[in-house]
Amino acid sequence: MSTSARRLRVGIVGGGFMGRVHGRSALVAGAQVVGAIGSSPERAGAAADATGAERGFADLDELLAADIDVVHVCTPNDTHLPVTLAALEAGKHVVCEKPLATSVQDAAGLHAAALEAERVGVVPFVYRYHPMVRELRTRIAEGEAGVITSLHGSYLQDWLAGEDDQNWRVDDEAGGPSRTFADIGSHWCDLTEFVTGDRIAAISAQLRTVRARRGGAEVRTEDLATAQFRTEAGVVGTIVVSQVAAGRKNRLYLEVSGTESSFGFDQEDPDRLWVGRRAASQLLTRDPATLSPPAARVNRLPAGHAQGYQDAFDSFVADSYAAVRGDRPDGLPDFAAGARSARLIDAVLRSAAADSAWITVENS
Ligand code: SOE
Repeated sequence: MSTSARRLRVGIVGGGFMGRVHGRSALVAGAQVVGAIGSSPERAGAAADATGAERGFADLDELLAADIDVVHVCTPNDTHLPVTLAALEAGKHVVCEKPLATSVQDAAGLHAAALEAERVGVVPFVYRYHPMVRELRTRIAEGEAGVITSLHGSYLQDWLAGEDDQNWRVDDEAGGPSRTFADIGSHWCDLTEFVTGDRIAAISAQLRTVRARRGGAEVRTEDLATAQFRTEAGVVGTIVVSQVAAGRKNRLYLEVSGTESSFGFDQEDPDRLWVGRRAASQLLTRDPATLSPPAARVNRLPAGHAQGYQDAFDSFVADSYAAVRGDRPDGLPDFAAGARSARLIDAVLRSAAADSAWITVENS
């Protein structure tokens, strides 16, 4: 039976926090979560429990041999390349966690491989799926900002603030050469380019590792990054990203300043959008009665019923499965977005290594 007619069958690689989130969204989208694998055959049962899968599989070969349409890759970053390539070669569609790969070459290679295999490849830049983000994007496209003058904001977390806080992302082998910028700066840049339709053309960055040793081991990835940039349209901007900012949990904030209107979006308060004007600024709420059609398309609940991270993820996965069935949903972040993100991460690393020199971002 073709994928357009039958209930999609999916497999999940990885049973950590992200595997759990993907599993829930897959079930909400009506898929059958056929199986999951963990970091070892012994972890198969735990991975199945975490993701809501029907059963655990011992390893990737066994999972890929099963009758599944889509593979969700939710493992440490250094495994994204081999797991995704194997899944594409086995004819599966792939939802791969970000960063898509740990180098520009590998991310571009995965994008090319998905195109060649004629499979859907998507990356969960899920903040695109907050209705108020779509509202912001629509209003900018309609010219409500006037001339966009600057783009600024931050993405702050504190879960790695302690000197012994550990995670595989800290390790440059498992996580890749950039940690904080690749993990969360990537989201901020994707969101900014998504809502403005403009792209970062050049960037000057600095990195700082505050916790130079964790658990006795040397740390080679950054705890925080700051950058200034300019876009193809000539807009200037700044960003601060940190995983050592006490009190901030997952606070992505983006402000778009314009001559007619400015906009502020806070991922921890995603049902609201600040619209600033010289007179009569407004705090818009996610009320389906007033949302623009693109925002209403990703809305999930009636007014007054708070929506959040998992809802955005649910909408992303629903769109990903629609793409597998042959649709082309607007704003779906595909492997091109993953490869684009890898170029930005690479530019940040190169700039920081060259004493914050301006680096032109390769915009293919
Ligand atoms: C951890 O920093 C993390 O889970 C990221 O990997 C996600 O992409 C982000 O959405 C929340 O924080």
